[in-house]
Amino acid sequence: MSRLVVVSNRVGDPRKPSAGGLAVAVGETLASAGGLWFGWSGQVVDERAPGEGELHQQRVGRFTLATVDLSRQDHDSYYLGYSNQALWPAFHYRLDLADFERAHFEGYKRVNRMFAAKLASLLRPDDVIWVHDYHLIPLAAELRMLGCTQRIGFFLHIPLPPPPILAAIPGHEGLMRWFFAYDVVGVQTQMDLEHFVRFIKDEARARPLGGDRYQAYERTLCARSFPIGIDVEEFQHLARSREALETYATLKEEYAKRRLLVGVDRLDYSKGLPQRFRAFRELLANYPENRMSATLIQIASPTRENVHAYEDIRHELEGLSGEINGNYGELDWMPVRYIHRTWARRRLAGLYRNARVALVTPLRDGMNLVAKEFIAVQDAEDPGVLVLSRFAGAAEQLREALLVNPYDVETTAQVIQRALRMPLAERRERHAALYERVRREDVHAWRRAFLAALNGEQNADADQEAAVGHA
Ligand code: ADQ
Repeated sequence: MSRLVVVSNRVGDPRKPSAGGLAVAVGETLASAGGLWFGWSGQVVDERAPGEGELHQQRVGRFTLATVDLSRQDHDSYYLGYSNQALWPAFHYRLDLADFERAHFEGYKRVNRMFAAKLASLLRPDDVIWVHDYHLIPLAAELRMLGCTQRIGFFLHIPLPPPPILAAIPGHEGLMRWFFAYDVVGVQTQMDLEHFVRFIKDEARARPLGGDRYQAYERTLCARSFPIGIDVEEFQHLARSREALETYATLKEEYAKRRLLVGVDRLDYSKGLPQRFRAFRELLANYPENRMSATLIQIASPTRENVHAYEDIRHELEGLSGEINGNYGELDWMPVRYIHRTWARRRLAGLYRNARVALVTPLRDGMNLVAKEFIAVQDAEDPGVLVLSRFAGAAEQLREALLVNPYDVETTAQVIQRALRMPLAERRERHAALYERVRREDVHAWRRAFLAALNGEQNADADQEAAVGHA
């Protein structure tokens, strides 16, 4: 069997309980079959020259973690600059926030070249390489230039916007060439896939070969959607931990007479937090029965990637929560609990289980795993209700949630009211359908599907279509 090589900007130790997401997803395969995980060490070295980085290798059980430090200049241009101030906003449909500074773009290419050189020295001829996310789009092209012929796949965790938005990115032609250095390009949703296919057909004149295969620049790639899931058992296990049970018990006692709504996000403009607070304000204004009762706990963990946009949103949220609490709060009831800190995933599990309603209302999101985590730990006999933005990738799968347009604050408030008043039978029915899907389409199914595609195992449908296409 081929060795799996995973490449992501940040690497994690899958043995740690806080690992979460990707670490859990790839950790299982790496831990059982062995392999290599390569990425940035998280260290920034001030005295190092741009384009240079020291390689560290560490054995973790059966696999190897290989990491590289970044110079200050590389970190600022590749990571803070091009990745987080150009690609992140543009791919979240926010060209207004994107900064396409040339020097950042150069840093992005430089670091990808350096990563490719370090990684190439560790590769074996029959390795299978799985590259993650927008920080590393040029990596395969750089590896190919060094003569690497291994199968390389790419998975994009964030949304892929429609062609007119992609076309506004300076140098987008180069972006297309970079994609075609991969054998498989995976995105989160069918909609993202449609955008990608339209873009490569129009801009790169890609030729459909039938099924999900396309040809351009003398290369063939397979493009498909692979909606990421969670590790349901792992998260349910966390929900039974001491910390989760303590959080659950404390909240249950404190909010015995209230109805809890929760929001859990990284503090980022894509997550729609001000709109969510305004919808909650509308709820209290338009449905007075919720006063002295409905309480929104919003955990917004700090992110440092987008300093200015992040500062703005932080001030806006502080202002809104202060205003709502000032106007509606009583001595013994605070409508908004806004917590600007990272919570351990164990405590989150206890919080989700207490909530009557989860508000997952991003303006745009690749998938959103909070929605799935919430569903996974509900009490099936008395489950909470998921209010989900139609602009989260998760909305393609989680159709039984109450879907909202987060820009429409008034209607969102109406839907929240509906969620709070939903009869038990309907809550159970919706939860059962959602739970079934979150369970079936979990992170292991995601990983298996991607690796099958990367190993060239075609799915039956694609083969069928390909045969028809060539007839
Ligand atoms: P993120 O934008 O980080 O990820 P999301 O999927 O919502 O978003 O969360 C990932 C993990 O972070 C979840 O396990 C969640 O519990 C945790 N998390 C979020 N907020 C937290 C908080 N305040 N405190 C503690 N933990 C928190 C990107 C894309 C998403 C996509 C994922 C996976 O932006 O759209 O779903 O990758 O592909």
